[in-house]
Amino acid sequence: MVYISDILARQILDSRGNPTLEVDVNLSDGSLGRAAVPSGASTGEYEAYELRDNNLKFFNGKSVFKAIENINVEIFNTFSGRNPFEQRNIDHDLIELDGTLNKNKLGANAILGFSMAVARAAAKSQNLPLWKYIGGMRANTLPIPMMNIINGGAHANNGLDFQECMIMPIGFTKFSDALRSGVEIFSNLKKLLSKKGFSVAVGDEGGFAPNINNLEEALSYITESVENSGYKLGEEIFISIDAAASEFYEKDIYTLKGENKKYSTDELVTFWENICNKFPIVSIEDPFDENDWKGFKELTKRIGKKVQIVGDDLFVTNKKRLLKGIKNRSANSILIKLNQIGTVSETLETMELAKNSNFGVIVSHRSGETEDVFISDLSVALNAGQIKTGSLSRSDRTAKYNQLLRIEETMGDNAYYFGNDFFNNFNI
Ligand code: 2PG
Ligand code: MG
Repeated sequence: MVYISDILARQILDSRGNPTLEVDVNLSDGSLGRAAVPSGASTGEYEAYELRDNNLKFFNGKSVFKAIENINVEIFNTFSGRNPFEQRNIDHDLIELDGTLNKNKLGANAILGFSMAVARAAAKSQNLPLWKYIGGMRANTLPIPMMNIINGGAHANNGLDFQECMIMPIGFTKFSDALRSGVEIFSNLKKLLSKKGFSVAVGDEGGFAPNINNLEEALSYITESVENSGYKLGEEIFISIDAAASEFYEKDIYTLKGENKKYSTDELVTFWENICNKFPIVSIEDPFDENDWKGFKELTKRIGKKVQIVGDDLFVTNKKRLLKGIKNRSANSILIKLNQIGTVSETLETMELAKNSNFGVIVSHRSGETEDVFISDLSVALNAGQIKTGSLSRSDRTAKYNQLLRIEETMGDNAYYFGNDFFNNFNI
């Protein structure tokens, strides 16, 4: 029997230059699985716990040596000798070993790094690509990318209140063609912004962060660059937004500094309705605060038949929170981030629940990423249909797209692009 023969964690750097951890899992047959853990900036209050050393002498308190020690000692002692093909059991036992609700004893970063590396090692041992190991022969769908080309909120230091303005190339039949359109639009947006005298330096997720303070202005530049690239907005290219509204919510009020407005939940519902009438927006993530279930519910009721209302901080990839959303009809889609919940198995369960409930499923990166492309494989494995992995620059972002190009090539004629089906599936 093949078993886990060695486990080794080390500290590496993420795309912001912050420490994170990488785990090697070695199997008795010589297979190596390696995985690295990402990290968010606009983190939800209900996310699993990211263990950092908080020792200001090193790495501004951000080192993860304690989490690494938890892997190299406690996790090693418990899991060496185990069968790597029992992902579900291993993840279950990791949760038990930690013993807390939020994984704050071992750290969700420690637990996830090991969980992902086990999956990779097992795939290697079976000589399968990760997407095929996880998804089997049913995995055939290449996701629509949500490409974050204008940044604001906590990811930029401009005046834009909303975190991400994204394009979605839906009207294509192949992932690689869809990706090409994004690249062309991104480069035309660069030209347009420089012509207008804006900076074209890129932010954490590789998108531009021009010094503007108004959502309509941002969307009008996107509209113009789509047209300049020869594509049709509302037919081939659509718009998607991540408001990350928990970041500007306090005491029942949404304060939009850039827009110079203060909104109640009801007024913000109207704001979203209006902007969806002006632009072909098909997806809004976190349009309300993570505790404002009422806002999510009302907006879903009003526009949820034609627009994805996506819970990120709302659901934090947590099955219990998702169940509440399904029951209450708050939102109709979920953002999936492995490190919000902390194991591969829990992530898969949440994705399955969402799919079975007719929710839209978007696999997502974090703003602090590494070269690890696990999420590309994950999106294909479960036929999620959508992936959010930043803009068309910076290797930590393009690495994910490049992996999807490889997967598309490997699949050949069996590859199916979700753009063909996005609107058919929209019966939520
Ligand atoms: C988000 C993510 C990724 P962060 O809010 O969706 O774009 O940002 O990783 O900073 O939470
Ligand atoms: Mg988000």
